[in-house]
Amino acid sequence: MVSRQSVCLRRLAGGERGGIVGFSRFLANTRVTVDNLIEGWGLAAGRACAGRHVLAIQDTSEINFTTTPARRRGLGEIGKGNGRGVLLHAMLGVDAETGAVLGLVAGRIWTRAGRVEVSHADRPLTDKESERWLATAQAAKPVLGGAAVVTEISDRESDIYAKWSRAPGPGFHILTRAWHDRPTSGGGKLSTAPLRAGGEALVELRARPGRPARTARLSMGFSRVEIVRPKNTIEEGLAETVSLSLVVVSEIDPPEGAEPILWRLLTTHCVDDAAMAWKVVGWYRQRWIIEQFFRTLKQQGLQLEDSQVETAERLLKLTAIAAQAACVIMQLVQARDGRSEQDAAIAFTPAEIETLQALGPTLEGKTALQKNPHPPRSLAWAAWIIAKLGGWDGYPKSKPPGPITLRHGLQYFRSLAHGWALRDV
Ligand SMILES: [Mn+2]
Repeated sequence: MVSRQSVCLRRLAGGERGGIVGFSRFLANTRVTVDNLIEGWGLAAGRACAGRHVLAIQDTSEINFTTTPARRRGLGEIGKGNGRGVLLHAMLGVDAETGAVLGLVAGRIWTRAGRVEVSHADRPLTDKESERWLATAQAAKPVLGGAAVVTEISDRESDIYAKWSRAPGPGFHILTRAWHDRPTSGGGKLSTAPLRAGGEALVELRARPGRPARTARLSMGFSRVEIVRPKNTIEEGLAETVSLSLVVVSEIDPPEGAEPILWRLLTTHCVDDAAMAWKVVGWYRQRWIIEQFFRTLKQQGLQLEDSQVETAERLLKLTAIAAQAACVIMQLVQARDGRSEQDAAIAFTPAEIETLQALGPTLEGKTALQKNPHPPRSLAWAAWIIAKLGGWDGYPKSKPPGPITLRHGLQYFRSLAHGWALRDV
């Protein structure tokens, strides 16, 4: 999928009928399960994460497949019941220092069987979809056993008391944006907790639907809080209180009509000074990487939502494979900036690397500015070559190549690599 930039079975199989049948059989094989495909994600990620401080960022995305009443493909409802598709919950490992994508760590892929009739508060966590936040954090622990430190990062939906009580462990931290204005020991609430002033900073906010990019002036405060177990919980064995650091970021003078930034971040990290509090804010902002990952999967790279695969079970497996492919495309996009120091071997076969090596000099210009600046056989070196093949002019001052340029480059490279391999025949 990475090299063909497609999840369409016909294109994946190179248009040869044998290949299409082969890949269909793979998806149909009952010994190939979604669970073991997801387990496979962690194998590479575990190695890449060893010895580092890993941000383990988790989030859920809905993948909408076109259906008609006559052709539901066995898919359940998504969104507010106005579409059909699968849900992908993924945890991405990211290097806390460099922001480099290290791999997919854990997750879950499912389609809904029907509507749930029992009200939310009367069901234990194990019966709720929200259980995925805690279960994925727990699944990450053995995978990331070799990491120096892990910080799990998730958005407001994941502010679940059971997770605060059960997920943290030695070297395994939690950083989640608060949804609830939780009561704290001593009778206060998160919103009224006295804060130590942490200063101000100008921060670039990325564009998102309904919000253009802007520079925001943010003021920050932090403190230590003890959140209290909810009175109405039916979960057993939860700690009465959990001691956490609170970092509050609010916007000064937001532009007219814009919703001012207000983030209440809770973390198990010890926050003793403003420098550490800003670090926590920086880690939380890396959450956008998983949103970028979902965009790559759905639109920019693989166009998963266009897949014609017919049954839900096979679409779940296809999603698991496509997620891994989207992760590699992101690694290439990052490598083009020389941001990661990863080896080309994580994305290319030895024969492909040989082809890259042969192609490289033909794409370089005469001046130093037009030479590949990256160490040979690094992923950054490979991404530079692929981007040039995709039409990028290669000047350091030019706009860096995006996922679509890299996708074109990969398509072209793939056919060249095929020809290069044939020369030996
Ligand atoms: Mn989310």
